Amino acid sequence: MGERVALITGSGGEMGHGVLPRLRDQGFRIVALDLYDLPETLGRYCVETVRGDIRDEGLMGDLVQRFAPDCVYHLAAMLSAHSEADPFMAHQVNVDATCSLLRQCEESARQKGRPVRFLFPSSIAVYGLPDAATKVEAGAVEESDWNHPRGMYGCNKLYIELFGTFLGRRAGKAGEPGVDFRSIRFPGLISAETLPTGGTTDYAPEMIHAAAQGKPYSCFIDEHSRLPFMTMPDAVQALLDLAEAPPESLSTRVYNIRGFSPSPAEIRKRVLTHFPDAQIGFDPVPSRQAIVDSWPADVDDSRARSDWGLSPEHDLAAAIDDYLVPALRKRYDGD
Ligand code: NAD
Ligand code: AKB
Repeated sequence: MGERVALITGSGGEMGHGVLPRLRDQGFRIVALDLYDLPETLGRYCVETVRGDIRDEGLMGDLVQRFAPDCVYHLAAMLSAHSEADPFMAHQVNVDATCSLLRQCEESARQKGRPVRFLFPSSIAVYGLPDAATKVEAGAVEESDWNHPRGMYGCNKLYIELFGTFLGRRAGKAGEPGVDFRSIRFPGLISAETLPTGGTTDYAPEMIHAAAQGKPYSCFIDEHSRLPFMTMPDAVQALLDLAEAPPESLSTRVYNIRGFSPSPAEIRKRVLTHFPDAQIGFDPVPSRQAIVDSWPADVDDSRARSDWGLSPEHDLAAAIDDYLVPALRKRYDGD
């Protein structure tokens, strides 16, 4: 068997920075697409880099036909804050373009006679709790709980979870090769390499990066509001582990995962142990707080642990002490 081919959309984003080198290490030939030119540091892992829009059906169809990918990591998306600001555009990017890519992958699978593994990063945004009190009471939610998203981004992600799962099940029933759909509901992700844009959980990485640069930071979320988080290396490992899991080990096609579940005050406290002069204040923005109040304080990840061995390395202390602070000191101070 020759080298496997992976098509990665949104390859220049935060997750792409972690996924590309790891897939190349696994021997994949990588075809990468993003709205923006890929930095050379990532381009060198690829056999082809394309600057383009996933909404361009002709372009995407041509890539799928030419490269017949064995797997697709569909990372391109508009994240929550941007999606709430422009829900029609969010629907085009997060739903219409994704459905079209799923159809093209299904056609390719049938032509080649082998399934296309489709990795879809979903989000804790698919949950919709009615208010902050219910959120505290609910604690760690299971995959099937509270699937009533209040924001457009969550609606988009939930629909694709359902549609992708449907396509996979339909192919299985027909005994035909199709889309082998697999999805993770990621919590907020924190990377030392990149800073996020357009998300709701951005306050955590922004706070830590600001402290490392000696810049003051005002958190747009109440200091006691809890959300699940994870480091980017743990998130990338989880995605690669799910991608390689044998189909018979999967009891569902959509998995919760998490690393730790801190409040902003707890993140601040840990950051201050390394940067005691950091100026971190709180000035909650009601529209953003409303989104956080509707997302769960924590998620139950037991299915991912038992089905494919989820085992994140970092809790909050390890994330900050062992991963973020050393990398950020190097990045900002050249230590
Ligand atoms: P990101 O915003 O850093 O990266 C997304 C990339 O997609 C960007 O490089 C962007 O240029 C590209 N993109 C956006 N619209 C596009 C379009 N129309 N055509 C082509 N490319 C387009 O986000 P990320 O953190 O790398 O997220 C990757 C995936 O993980 C997304 O689907 C996101 O919803 C999901 N996710 C991320 C987080 C997180 O905290 N980062 C949490 C949960 C889920
Ligand atoms: C966002 O806040 O939009 C993302 C996510 C949790 O999906 N970080």
